[in-house]
Amino acid sequence: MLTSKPSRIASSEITPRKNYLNRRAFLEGSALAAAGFVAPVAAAAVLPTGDRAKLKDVSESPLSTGETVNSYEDVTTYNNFYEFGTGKGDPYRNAQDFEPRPWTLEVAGHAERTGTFQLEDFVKPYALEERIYRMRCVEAWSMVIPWVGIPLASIIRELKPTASAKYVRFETLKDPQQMPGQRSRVLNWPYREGLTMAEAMHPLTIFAVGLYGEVLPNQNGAPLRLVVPWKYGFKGIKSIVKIEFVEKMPATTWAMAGPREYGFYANVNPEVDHPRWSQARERRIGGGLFASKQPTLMFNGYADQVASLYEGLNLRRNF
Ligand SMILES: Nc1nc2c(c(=O)[nH]1)N[C@H]1C(S)=C(S)[C@@H](COP(=O)(O)O)O[C@H]1N2
Ligand SMILES: [Mo]
Repeated sequence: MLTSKPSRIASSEITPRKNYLNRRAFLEGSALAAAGFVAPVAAAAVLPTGDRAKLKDVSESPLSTGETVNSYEDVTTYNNFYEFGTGKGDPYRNAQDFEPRPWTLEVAGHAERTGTFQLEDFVKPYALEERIYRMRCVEAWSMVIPWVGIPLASIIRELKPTASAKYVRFETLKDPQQMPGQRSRVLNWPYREGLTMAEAMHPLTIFAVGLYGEVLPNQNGAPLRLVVPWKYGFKGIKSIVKIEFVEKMPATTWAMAGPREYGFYANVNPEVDHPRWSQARERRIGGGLFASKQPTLMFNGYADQVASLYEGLNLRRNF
C-alpha cells in the first residue's frame, strides 16, 4: 500500500488540486545530478528564506501514502506547538515573528563528528524528498501531510555514531523571548524527544524542512523538525537545536509530564488506550464537522515496515 506510487489526485472536497512541486526543475535537476554532470547547488539556494519560499529539486518518494492530502490551511493553522501557546490556533497566530535563520545545531555524545553545525550542513541539496505521510496525534485526530525532508539515517551516517550510541535525543530551542509559551510552566522546557538508534535509522524517519514543496512554516517547526509517521505526533519534535547520541533511554517531555499517559515509544496502537480516552478511532481533520471517525491502524498503517523493530517487546507495557 505504501510502496506504490502515490496517487496525486486530491479529492476536491478537501484540497483543490494544486501542482505544488516544480516538476520540471525536479526532472532536470535529478537527471543531471544522477549523471554526475552538476555539482549540488549551493546550500543557501536549497533552503530559501522568506514566507512560503519554494524548495528546489524535490524528488518524489515511493514511501508516500496515496491518501488524500490535507489542505495547506489545515496543516498550517491547526497545530500543536506549546512554545507558542496551547490552543490549536495559537502557533499560527504567535509564531509569525519567530526567526529560524541563521540556525545552528549542536551534535553531542557518542559520535565521531560532534560540535556545532549550520543548518545548511545538515540539509543535503540533492537529497530533498517529498514524503506524504499519514500523521496521527495522540489526541485522536489525524492529517495527511506532504512533508519535504531528508532521511535522518543519511545525516546520522555522516555523524558516525559509535557503538555506545543506543538512543538519539533531540532538543527544541529554548528562547522565551521568541517563544511566549515558554514563559509559562505548562511543560518542562526545552521540549525533548528521543528515538532508539534503530528507529532513528529507519528509512521512514525524516528531518522535515518543508511542506507542500515550500520551506517549513514556523508553526510547523521551522527550520527543522523530526517526523516519525508510525508514532504519535508528539514524537515529532520541532525547531531542533540539539542532537545527542546517548547510551540510556532519554527522558522525553510528555513522558516527564505524564508518565502514565505518555510513554517513550508512543507507537500508534489502536489496542492500547490512553488512560483518559480510546485510541481505536481518529478524526481526520478537514473531513467536516459531521464526518464519522475512522479506525486507527496499527503503527498508523506502517506495520509492514516497522513491526519488526518491536519483535518481542510488550507493546502494552512499552506504550
Ligand atoms: N517543540 C515542540 N514540538 C512539538 C510539539 C510541541 O508542543 N513542541 N507538539 C507535538 C505534537 S503533540 C504534535 S501532534 C505535532 C504537531 O505537528 P504539526 O503542528 O506540524 O502538525 O508536533 C509535535 N512537536
Ligand atoms: Mo499531538
